Amino acid sequence: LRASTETTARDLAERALDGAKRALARLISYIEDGRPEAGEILSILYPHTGQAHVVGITGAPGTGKSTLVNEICKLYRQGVSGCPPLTVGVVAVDATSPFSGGALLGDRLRMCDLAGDPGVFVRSMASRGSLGGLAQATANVVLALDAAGYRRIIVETVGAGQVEVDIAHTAHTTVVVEAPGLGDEVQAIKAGILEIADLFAVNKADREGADRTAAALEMMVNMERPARPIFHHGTFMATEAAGLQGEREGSFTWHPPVLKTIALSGVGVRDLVEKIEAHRAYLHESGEIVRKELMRAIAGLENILQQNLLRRLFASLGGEAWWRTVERVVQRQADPYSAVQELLQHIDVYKR
Ligand SMILES: Nc1nc2c(ncn2[C@@H]2O[C@H](COP(=O)(O)OP(=O)(O)OP(=O)(O)O)[C@@H](O)[C@H]2O)c(=O)[nH]1
Ligand SMILES: [Mg+2]
Repeated sequence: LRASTETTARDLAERALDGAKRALARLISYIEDGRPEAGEILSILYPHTGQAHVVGITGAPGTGKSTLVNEICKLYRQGVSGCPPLTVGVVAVDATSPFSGGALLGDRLRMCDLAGDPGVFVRSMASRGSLGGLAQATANVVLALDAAGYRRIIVETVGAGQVEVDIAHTAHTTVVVEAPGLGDEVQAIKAGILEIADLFAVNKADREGADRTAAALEMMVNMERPARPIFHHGTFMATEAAGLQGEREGSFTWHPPVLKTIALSGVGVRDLVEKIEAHRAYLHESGEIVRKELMRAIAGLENILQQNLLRRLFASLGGEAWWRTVERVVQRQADPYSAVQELLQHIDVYKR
């Protein structure tokens, strides 16, 4: 029975491209699980990508990110700041807990008023395997949603670690969510997440201390990070692709705005969405989008290259030789650098 009903990767990808949500959901599972079909699926999908604007929403646990995402979705579905209603894909990434069933279920419940909307697709992802793997899997899921035609893709990540920074590199616009009462120190300072923030949302503005948090962030944005360096396009890019007008080159800067929101009642969220759209317009008008796309492509290629080279090395090396090398390094018979030079001799770069 299984063989006769088994759908090929191509069927699945084509149905997802046609907008079938169940096909898309299955396809994403294939990608998440790293099934052998994943490569073929991604090859089919890739030519259909490049239309979506990817928004990262990151911040400490419990700051109200999911509630905010829910409200942002609703506004996109209604149409905001001169945009017609847009389809939205949501990816909730939980890198913090390997046992996140409960938290993810909570996310699903909170986002349930969007579940019946055919123009919204919500997906939760839990940490499996290595962290680099999670960022890559998330990038692939974003790619699938992009190919399936979702015009805005929101990626929610919890925390402020390396995973968030990695995932932010796959987003076009990153919103860092803060909340009052997390201690006087703003979370972003410690985490070094400041560099990746295009926008700050001080959520729970109905609570005491929101003004103080907003003021602290404003000060930080103004003092420690003046206007972001302007992107001067290099030799590699086509100016038409960036929508860049030569004479206006160099006249664009982006200063991360700090906005207060009350996600629970939707206060300030329209302004937030309008700022996200303003950032999107800025990226395209300044040509910065080209650099972003370049960085995304490089990150993806490097990651896949690394995985492939390692897999090939181990395949041609065999476990025994590997452990002999490890043993020699432990015994100080070889230093790690020379050992790697020897190991590299085993990679046959031409073989599949
Ligand atoms: N007072 C107040 N509470 C809020 C606001 N926004 C969200 N909350 C509440 O804060 C709690 C956490 O909200 P979530 O949206 O789950 O926060 P989160 O950042 O997604 O949480 P994690 O994904 O677990 O990190 C919930 O009880 C929300 O109802 C707000 O603007 N004001
Ligand atoms: Mg959440």
